[in-house]
Amino acid sequence: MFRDRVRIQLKAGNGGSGKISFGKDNIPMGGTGGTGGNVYLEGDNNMYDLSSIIPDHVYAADNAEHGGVKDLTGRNGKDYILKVPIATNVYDEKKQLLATITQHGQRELVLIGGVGGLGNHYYRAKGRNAAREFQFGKPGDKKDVTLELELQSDIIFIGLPNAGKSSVLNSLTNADAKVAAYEFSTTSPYLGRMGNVVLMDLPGLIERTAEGKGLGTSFVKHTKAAKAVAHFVSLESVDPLKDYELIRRELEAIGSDLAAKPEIIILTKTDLIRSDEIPAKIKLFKKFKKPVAAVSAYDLDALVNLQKTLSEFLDLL
Ligand SMILES: Nc1nc2c(ncn2[C@@H]2O[C@H](COP(=O)(O)OP(=O)(O)OP(=O)(O)O)[C@@H](O)[C@H]2O)c(=O)[nH]1
Ligand SMILES: [Mg+2]
Repeated sequence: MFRDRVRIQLKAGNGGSGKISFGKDNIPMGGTGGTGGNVYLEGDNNMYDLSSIIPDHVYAADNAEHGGVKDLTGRNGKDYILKVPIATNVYDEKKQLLATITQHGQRELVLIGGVGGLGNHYYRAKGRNAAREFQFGKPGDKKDVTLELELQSDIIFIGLPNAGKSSVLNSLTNADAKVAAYEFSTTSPYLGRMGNVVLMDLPGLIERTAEGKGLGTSFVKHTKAAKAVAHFVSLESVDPLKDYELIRRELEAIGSDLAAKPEIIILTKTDLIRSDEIPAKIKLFKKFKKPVAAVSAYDLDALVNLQKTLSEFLDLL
């Protein structure tokens, strides 16, 4: 299940306590406790959403060991590094932004482990009365945080249900999006990578999506970062032009900057019409003064061409 928001608890490790121990001639020799592990968040571009993060789970760094005999410092607790997808925002309970992860490998410290307590060796100069003095380790910080993801992509796929968006995504990328002969088989945004270009498949739009019909507009926040829109129109339709215009009107009505993004029109399912009819269909769309491509999910050459067309289209922006 796709997840773009999750609440979890983070816990840094406790510091180890100082030790009371005595060496030769009763000299205080107890060591200092180690430092508890820190908690970091780290960007990972192999993750596309937050579904692998368990809601309400406590993600904790290790506690440190206590001080040892012979003035040995306790071992530090191991840090905990929670991997999150790129463009994750981390908020505390008061909705304050703690960190934003925007890069692969970017590591942000969010909680600090507790410091270790001093052992009695530290107090040895204070004389006999201090021989049994020591400190407890400090507890590690704890925080309830909310992770929120803003999906990043270069091109977003839009169009009526069944236009063939997911089929093309799967053919062009490593994605394995659900394809089905019924409407709204895609229920949440789905990403795939084509070289260094990230494509985002979206649930189908219909008339009055802007008013909450169909699957509604909750996906819109994920489209902000995209550079362009690929608008899919099925040539199986009796009136592809009408389908196109319906979706354009809907984009305007949704009221984000979606309608203003540069657009490429992709006519799909060319295998379902006669090949000598394709040029005329493409021509119909020329009046919009936008790039137009035609493809079938079953035509390898056309898919390779589309891959090139999409990359070139992006390069021109
Ligand atoms: N003949 C033919 N069928 C196709 C082609 N592309 C997709 N289909 C079929 O059309 C149906 C819908 O395809 P999807 O890729 O799921 O369409 P979608 O636009 O992602 O649909 P939603 O997720 O519901 O918005 C499926 O039955 C596909 O097998 C194509 O190029 N040619
Ligand atoms: Mg789909």
